[in-house]
Amino acid sequence: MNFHVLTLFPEMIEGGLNASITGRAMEKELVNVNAVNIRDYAMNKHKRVDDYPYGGGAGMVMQAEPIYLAYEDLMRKINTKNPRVVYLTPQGQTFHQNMAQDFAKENDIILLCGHYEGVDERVLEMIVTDYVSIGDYVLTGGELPAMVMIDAISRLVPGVLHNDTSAEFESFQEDLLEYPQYTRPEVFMDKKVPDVLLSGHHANIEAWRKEQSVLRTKERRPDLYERYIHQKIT
Ligand code: 6GU
Repeated sequence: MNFHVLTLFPEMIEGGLNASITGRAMEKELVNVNAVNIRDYAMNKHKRVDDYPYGGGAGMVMQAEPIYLAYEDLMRKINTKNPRVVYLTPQGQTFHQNMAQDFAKENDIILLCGHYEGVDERVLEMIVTDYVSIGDYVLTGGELPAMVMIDAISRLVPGVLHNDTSAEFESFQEDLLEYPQYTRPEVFMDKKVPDVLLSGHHANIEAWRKEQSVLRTKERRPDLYERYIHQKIT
């Protein structure tokens, strides 16, 4: 699975994903992250990539040309004919686990990171297939959202997680949050691990965990709980 990130800050993308599970996925070549510097496609001698907005207003707008040239060069290099091209923007659809699962089926994904006050609309109309936000707050650029997407999608790629089942029974799969986890020691500052987990009775453990998931979802995410209850009765 190849992620191609069009960005003005390639070092941010390269540095942000090298650790832990995503780093190991890249080492094992299950996942490849290709950060493309849009500035390398600025054809003017000052390597300028932004300019003032037509009509006036605050801030600068990223120009269409360097983004289009970077995209065109990338399309020459990859095998996928019609790859999904994601523009990271607070105006997009909110990223969700179901969306991550859908993207995990792709071979090449192009992620376009905006900065400043935005990107010239014309190049977006020409190349973008998906507009994605990671939530209702404003960030300075699309790099962190791109990394969020890469992390969430990568862990669904077979072989990235230790066992293939760990991505199956987890938060949001069934509109339920995960049950609480415990490890050694059995007693920590007078707080004991729940007895059932030490019982060795697998059916009881499974039932307890399900119950904890439901209780926790009702308490912490009443919105998800409503959906869970509804989908159970329908
Ligand atoms: Cl995708 N981009 C920016 N700049 N801010 C955001 C976002 C994306 N998602 C939430 N806030």
